[in-house]
Amino acid sequence: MTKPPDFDRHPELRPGWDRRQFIRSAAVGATIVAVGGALLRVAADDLTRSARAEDRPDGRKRLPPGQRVLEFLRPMGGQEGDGEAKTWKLKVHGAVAAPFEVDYANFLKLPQVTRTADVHCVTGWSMLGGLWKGVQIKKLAELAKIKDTARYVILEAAHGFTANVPLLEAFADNALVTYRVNDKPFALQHGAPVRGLIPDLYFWKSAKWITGLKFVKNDEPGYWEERGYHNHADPWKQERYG
Ligand SMILES: Nc1nc2c(c(=O)[nH]1)N[C@H]1C(S)=C(S)[C@@H](COP(=O)(O)O)O[C@H]1N2
Ligand SMILES: [Mo]
Repeated sequence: MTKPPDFDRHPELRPGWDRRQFIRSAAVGATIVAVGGALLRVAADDLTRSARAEDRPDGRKRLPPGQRVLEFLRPMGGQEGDGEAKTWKLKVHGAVAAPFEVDYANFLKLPQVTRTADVHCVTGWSMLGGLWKGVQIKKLAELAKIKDTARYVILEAAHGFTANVPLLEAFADNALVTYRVNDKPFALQHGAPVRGLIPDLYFWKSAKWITGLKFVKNDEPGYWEERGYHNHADPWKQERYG
């Protein structure tokens, strides 16, 4: 390994050196990807390999086919909301007997849970083992007195973005309306102040900048579903495109 320069005398050499070390470490096991001009370190391949060897309690593989592990959520874009908790509201409506709207302060007074969840992006990365905090979608449905006729929930978000989810996946124990991951609030690009989380479907169903949950009897394909992505989006069946 090359000897580092004398950084006390030449501090301006530090960034270039760090960058070279970073690229070198990538060459010996980790992978790097360029995203919007920045270099992101992709978890060492052995993280992906060990995840491939694991099974979930429900018998499925920990890592769905065609995925590799990233250590952080990669920002995937989308039309941002204003990110403000002060003005944020969630509307729970549709096929329910007691529709309601709740602001951020009152949302925090609803029963909170913290759940582990893996997320899987259709572009091929997964982030495993995040600790997500929020309110379960099944709890919000119960509070709104969901009707027997409801079969799907439409996650509604800023600027008209929607995602349709069957109640089977939406009522999973770790399907949430969430405002913290690993004890941190979401950055604006990740959906601040509050986003949806549907862990067992591809991550595009997890609407960022969420504004509402609409329970419906008949399915309503959402933003990405209308643009060629699969209507259901099960990562273990590789339901990527429609
Ligand atoms: N409101 C909204 N939510 C969205 C999207 C979007 O465009 N708008 N994109 C989805 C897609 S395609 C993905 S992969 C995830 C990415 O979340 P991240 O940027 O936090 O990684 O958000 C999903 N939620
Ligand atoms: Mo995506």
